[in-house]
Parts: sequence; C-alpha cells; structure tokens
Amino acid sequence: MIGAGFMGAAHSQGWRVAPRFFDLPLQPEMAVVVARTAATVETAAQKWGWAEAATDWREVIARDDIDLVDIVTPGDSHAEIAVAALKAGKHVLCEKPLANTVAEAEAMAEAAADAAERGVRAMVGFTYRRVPAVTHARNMIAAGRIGDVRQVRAAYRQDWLRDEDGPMTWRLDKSRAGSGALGDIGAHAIDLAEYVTGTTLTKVAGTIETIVRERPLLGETRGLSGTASNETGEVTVDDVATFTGRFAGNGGFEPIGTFEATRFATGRKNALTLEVSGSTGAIAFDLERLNELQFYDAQDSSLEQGFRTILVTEAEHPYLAPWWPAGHMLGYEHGFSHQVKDFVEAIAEGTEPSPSFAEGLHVQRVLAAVEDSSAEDARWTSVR
Ligand code: SOE
Repeated sequence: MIGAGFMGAAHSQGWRVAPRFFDLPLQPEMAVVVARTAATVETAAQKWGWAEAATDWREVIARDDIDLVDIVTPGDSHAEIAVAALKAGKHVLCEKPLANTVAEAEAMAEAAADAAERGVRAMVGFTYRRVPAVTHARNMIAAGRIGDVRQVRAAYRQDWLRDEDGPMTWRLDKSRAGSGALGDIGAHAIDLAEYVTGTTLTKVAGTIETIVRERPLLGETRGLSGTASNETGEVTVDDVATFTGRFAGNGGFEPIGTFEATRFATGRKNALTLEVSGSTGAIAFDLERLNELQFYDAQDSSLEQGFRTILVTEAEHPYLAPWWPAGHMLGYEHGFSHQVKDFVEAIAEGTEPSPSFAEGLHVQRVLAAVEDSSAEDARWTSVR
C-alpha cells in the first residue's frame, strides 16, 4: 500500500478484516506500506499490521514478491504509480478520483486495458458502492421496484472548511488534489448516482465557487484539517460545486439529475445523499444513516402510502451474511472490506472488476465538464 494518511488507515482495515470474515479465494498478505517519511511509515506499519515499512515506492513495485499495489496517496501521484505498477504486472487498487486530470486518467485507463490482456486487474476505490444499502438500492431499481427512473438528486455535503481560519491542507491545493469539493466528494455523488440508477451522465451545466480564498498554512495535520501557522496561502480549488446533469441509458427518456458537493454545509458532517424518483416508486439513501434505505411504493393503497424505512441488516442483504446476526448494523469501515472482497474475487476469477479505470476516467470527464461549464457561465457541456 502506498500512502499512510486517513485513507491508508481505512484501506488497511479492509485488507486486515476482509479475509477474517469472508471466504476469499486468495489470501492477501499485508506485505509493505510505503510513505515518504520513515518515522510516519514505521508507525503506520506497526499500527495497521503491515509486515514492512518502506519509503521508496519504485523499489517496492520492482519486487517479485509484490502482486498488488493499493494507491492511497493524494491525486497528483496516482497516474505515475498506477501506470508503473500495471506495467510491472501488479494488480492496482487506486483511490478516487482516479487522477487529477482527464489526460492522466486516460493514460491510466489505457495502461489498465493493456494490463487486462495479461490478466492484471485495476479498480478505483468508489467504496460507497459497497455500502450494503447502496448495493441493495441498485438491485431494487434494476428489478423494476420504482419503475422508470425519472429524476435523480445527489449531494455530498460536509462542513469541515466552515471555519475560515481552518488551515490549508493538500485537499485545498489544485496541484495536489486536482479539484476541491467537486473531485473529492462530488466524484462519489456522480459515481453513486450512475451506479444506483444504471445510467450515464452525458452532459452537465454547473457552477463552482471558492468561498474562502486565503487560509493559514498548515502546522500539524489532525484528521482532515490541522493546526494553523502564522503565514497564509491561496486556496486554489473549489469549496462548493453544484450542477445539473442529463443521463442516458434509461430507455428513450433522459432523466435529469441535480448534484451538489460542498464542504460548507454547516452542520452536515458526511452527508452523501441520493434520491431517485421513478414512475412507480422512489428510493432514498443517506450515508449518515447507512444501514437504512427509504422506499416509497406508489402502488401501495392510498391509505397507507408514505416512505418506509428498510433496515438493510439482514443476512440476505448484499455483503451482510458473514457479519453479525440480523439487525446488528455496520459502519463506515465495512465498505473497505467489501471492496477488498470484490477486488480479490475478480482477480481470482479473472474478471474485470468494477468500478474499472474506464469508469474512473468517465467520472474524471464529468468533473472536467463541470469545471468547463462553470467557466462558461454554466453553459451545457458534453461529457467527453
Ligand atoms: C474528505 O472530504 C473525505 O475523506 C473524502 O476524501 C473521502 O473520499 C470521503 O469518503 C469522505 O470525505
């Protein structure tokens, strides 16, 4: 695994726990964690259960005993590491968004397509697909439980930048993160909306905005933020992004979707929400209540109509069987185990994992189209 920040902790949990609950066809061995600073990476290895710590990813990728590379670094190094690893014949799991630019994502998708011909697999970490309630929502829509999809509302709202004295972190630096709320969390909303509805965004019209343009430089990292120093620096990414999109892939009709990604939604901590309105029903999901789905069936008697809560905690629900007895809920971290399970199974079966790098490239194109649209006063812009 390359990277040792917040995502490093989450992915380590996935690698450590998945083989203890799921019967995997291959047994992952947590061989090496890599990060730039020796002291940081030593601590990470000990804490998270990696056998070795290293500071040079190129040396690690060149090793014969490494079969898979998990990339959890900021976006500016995804392309270089992923392409090198795929060329070296290693399977690659890469955090979202796939890259910082469409050109990088194209190079990665091309490297993944070449590697696939040699049986080498690549997957992007849109982990929320693996929240059981999300997978269940997709299955219900695919089974026709809400009829034809007509409208989609997707939002990812956080508030950790609300305080204008909160310091700069790499997530606020375009050269490291590619974009701001748009790519960091809007990418999840895009992937989730398309995955759950089985449709694809073809054009968008959007506006992005940076609310606080200058912040204190970072002292010491703490969680997503940290302590502030006396100097200030320029925020070079968006704080808020909103856009409207058109979806194809839903018979003749092209549903409209509205999207919002923000780190300024005061009071909203990690609220990834999706509501899909169909011709005979509706489904709504909220990550802050991730064991539940709201389901409305317009075919119910008018005397009993209303959204009802489905508790997605039964053994029959996706991914649930190996965990706890019915009704015992899961949390944020379980998605990372489900991601490991699905990726390891695809490798063992020799099948294309999803979300593939091609799907990651598509999301990257949507992000770029939103930025282009915003630069032209929210003009409708094709995704290409
Ligand atoms: C910060 O906004 C963040 O950690 C994202 O980077 C993750 O992708 C998301 O899962 C939670 O929020």
